[in-house]
Amino acid sequence: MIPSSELILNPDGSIYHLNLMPDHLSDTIITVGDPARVAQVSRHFDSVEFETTHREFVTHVGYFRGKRLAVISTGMGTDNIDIVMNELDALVNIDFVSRTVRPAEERMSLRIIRLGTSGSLQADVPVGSMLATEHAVGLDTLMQFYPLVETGLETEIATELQQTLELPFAPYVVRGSDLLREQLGAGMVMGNTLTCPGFYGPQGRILRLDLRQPDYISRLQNFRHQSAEGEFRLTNFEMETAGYYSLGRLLGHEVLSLNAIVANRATGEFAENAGAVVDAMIERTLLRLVV
Ligand code: R1P
Ligand code: URA
Repeated sequence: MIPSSELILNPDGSIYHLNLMPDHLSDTIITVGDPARVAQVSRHFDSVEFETTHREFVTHVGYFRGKRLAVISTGMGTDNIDIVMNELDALVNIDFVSRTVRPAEERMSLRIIRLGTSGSLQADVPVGSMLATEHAVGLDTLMQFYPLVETGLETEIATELQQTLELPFAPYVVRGSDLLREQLGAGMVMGNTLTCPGFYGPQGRILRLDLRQPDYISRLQNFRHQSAEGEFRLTNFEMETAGYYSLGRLLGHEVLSLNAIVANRATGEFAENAGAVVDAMIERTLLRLVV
């Protein structure tokens, strides 16, 4: 039995941060960072049957062309993704009455699709493009606390990147769901996303503070790993994807991160209409979910 200090339920029986009950969820969940983006997604729904808000976690549950979908905002950073992934998993795979984990044969695998904004690292991934993440690379510390198992290739990339960046710890590298990427990311740029524990220094942005490594961005842009699977390079920066991909692997959920490229760090551009790029990605994803 999981104690009430670990599996925390609100007085109405909903889970602590997300404020959701098990029957609120659908098997397919769209997640976004910005709470305002939830309505940008749900305005396309035929109907919204449930809404709740708690802190940065806004949820709308409804139907798009007859398909039940939940859209949830996460706020920024992998610390929030730790909360979102653990609580979504608890909603489907833990019995809240007996406070026990459901037997393996009753456990559910969710489909979780992140629709986020991102900055490109490479000149040939322009502002306005949509990128589907193949590998996520975490520069944050979330996986210092979980027993993530990486493949040989993932470990090689992590080790080389640690050397390239002269980091005191190894980044973690996780390949996401090939199935979801092929289904929902067709025609998009396929990329490898660097998940950073910050928007400024960790993404090499200089306003008033210098970086420890003045050539940090060019080290990332020029990083290459050759393997039988081809050449690996880093394509874009954001702040959540590696948390999703690693916790998705650990908990048994299918996860995909789709990124609207709103900044390009090689050319110095920012999208003139970032909202339109995000809208196009939302519409394309919703339509692909119902074919
Ligand atoms: C930074 O501006 C935020 O934008 C990106 C980053 O991952 C970070 O959360 O994603 P969202 O637009 O989904 O929030
Ligand atoms: N989100 C990020 O984290 N970085 C960018 O450059 C743009 C959006």
